Amino acid sequence: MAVLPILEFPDPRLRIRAEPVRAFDASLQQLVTDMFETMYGANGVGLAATQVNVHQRVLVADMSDERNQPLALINPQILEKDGSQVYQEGCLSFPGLYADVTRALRVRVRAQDVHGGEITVEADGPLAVCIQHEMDHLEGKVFVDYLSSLKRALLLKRLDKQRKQAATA
Ligand code: GNR
Ligand code: NI
Repeated sequence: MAVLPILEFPDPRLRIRAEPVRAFDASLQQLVTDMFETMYGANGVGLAATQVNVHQRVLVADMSDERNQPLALINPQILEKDGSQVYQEGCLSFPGLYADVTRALRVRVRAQDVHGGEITVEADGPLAVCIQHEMDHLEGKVFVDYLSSLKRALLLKRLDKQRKQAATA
């Protein structure tokens, strides 16, 4: 078990596109265990392998208040999506930064579990947001990519300022 370091923007490794998982072996199980530990340790609701510098198509999530509904998706693919919702998103790779993003309201996702078994997940609301956010990470995409360039510049400037203040505090 290990808490892994989380890459932070603007680390270029956040832009790497993840490769499909082929081996459902002990090292995959270890990765998933470590990702849950890292996500829970950081009080996150989701985590993509990309964020811990592993460029394989693996994501974990837990939207429950009790932190007892772990969901691990390997090689996830969106089969269907519909509707739209605006949700204020954050990201462990952008500590302290939040912005409204518009995404599908509902998604139907086909994925594999840690043992390679096929699973289908239907999600709406916040879980659907989280799954889409994590699947973006696997493509090298991050939530600020959805903002207008003006809004993105403003928020990233604020992030920079927070970091400088934290460094001199
Ligand atoms: O912990 C997280 N919270 C969150 C809040 C709103 C929308 C998406 C998220 S995901 C984020 C964890 C993270 O960065 N996952 O990639
Ligand atoms: Ni994120």
